[in-house]
Amino acid sequence: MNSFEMNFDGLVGPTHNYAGLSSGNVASMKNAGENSSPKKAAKQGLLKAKALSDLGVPQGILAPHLRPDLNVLRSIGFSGSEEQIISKAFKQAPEVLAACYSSSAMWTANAATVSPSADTADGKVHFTVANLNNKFHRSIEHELTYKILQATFSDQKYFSHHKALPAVSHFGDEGAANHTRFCSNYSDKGVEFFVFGKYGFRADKPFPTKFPARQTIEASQAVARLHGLSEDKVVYAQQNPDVIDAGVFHNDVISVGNKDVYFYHEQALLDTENVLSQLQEKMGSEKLHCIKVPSSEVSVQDAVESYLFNSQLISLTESTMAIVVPEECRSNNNVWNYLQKLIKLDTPIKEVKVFDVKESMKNGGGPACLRLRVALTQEEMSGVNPKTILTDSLFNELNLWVDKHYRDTIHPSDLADPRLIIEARTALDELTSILNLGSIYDFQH
Ligand code: SUG
Repeated sequence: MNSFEMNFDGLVGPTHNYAGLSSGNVASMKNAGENSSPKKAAKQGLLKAKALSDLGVPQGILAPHLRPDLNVLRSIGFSGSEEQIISKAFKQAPEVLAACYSSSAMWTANAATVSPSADTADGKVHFTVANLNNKFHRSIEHELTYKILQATFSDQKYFSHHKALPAVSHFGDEGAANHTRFCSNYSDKGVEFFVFGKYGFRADKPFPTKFPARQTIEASQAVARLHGLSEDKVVYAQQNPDVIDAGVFHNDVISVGNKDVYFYHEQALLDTENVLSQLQEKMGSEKLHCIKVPSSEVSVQDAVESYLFNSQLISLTESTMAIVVPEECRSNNNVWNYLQKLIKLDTPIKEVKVFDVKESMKNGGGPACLRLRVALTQEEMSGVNPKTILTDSLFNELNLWVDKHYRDTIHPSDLADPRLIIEARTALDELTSILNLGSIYDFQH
């Protein structure tokens, strides 16, 4: 069976703003209160997706959420007309209103964990939508994300969708940002690698003390069970609590994998040697190329500032890959020097491709955060909603749609403006026709 990897990028929503909502995420805290540009953000994301699709990585698009989330505001006691709800929330609880306005669903690496059909007991592609319960503004994403995933991966013959895990910190789940799959070919049964930040039920185990660990081992194990993965093809590893405390809030900020390559910072994990030998053992006769980036060349701080590891490793040919990095890697000397050296080493990574995704980076979301990877067979691809697949014509249509509906700038004070939700609703209503999603938004019922 011929399988390949697709990337589904989150389309940045019309209310993208900087509200400093994610403690432990250095960029989000640092840029709180700045002006954002939803229009630029959406276009930067689309350009990256289009460039990857032109490089031969098929690309899909996942729709944004409507914000602010009025249902959440109503559930916490704001009442009256839409305008009154927004105005009261802005006066009485501006931080809560900002959280309800976040476009954070754009980081689709946190939308779900995905297991391809080659790995699962029933031979379907499994999705477990992430509960994201560590941050309030992200915990309100999973219900609509579930509907969007169902409307995108719509054929039940091929796809199985699981609801979010219990919404408590014991089962904190951040989706594919803490999950990688190794294989030599996408059609092979892969080794699924789950990285967690803490044990939800074991206070005697190590955990970070300054910033939160968002993912628990119990959540990762639950996902593996739901997806019907074989134990001999799963490895769990704990993230080094010290790097979480240094701003590595997801594992994809400190390591990334593709096919038979694992590119990681030497301080990323606890008990690294043991983890790597488990991975190699479960890979069987296929060799895993482990590329360790030493702290002496790239510090954890360099990694957090540049997002070197929030890169996408994409297969260019059977045996070569490119590393897709954000512009910030070019402005960090240590990182840029390292990358120049990397492509000359004896590893499959042979090219560096640089993208400007600054609007997302300022909230702590690099190229890899913006995409959800889904390995599919040709047959399964026929079950994906065809309107969500990025073609030249969809790219042009979405750019025109952004030009028509998105603001150039949003300042935190603009969140009081009742016209913003009207603009967002109009845009998303039109988008559901463009992407043929059906009535996924509440306002469409
Ligand atoms: O969850 N930032 C996101 C960034 C997610 C990045 N995703 C991955 N690493 N896969 C987060 O911390 C900031 C929003 C704000 O501050 O306005 C935010 O939610």
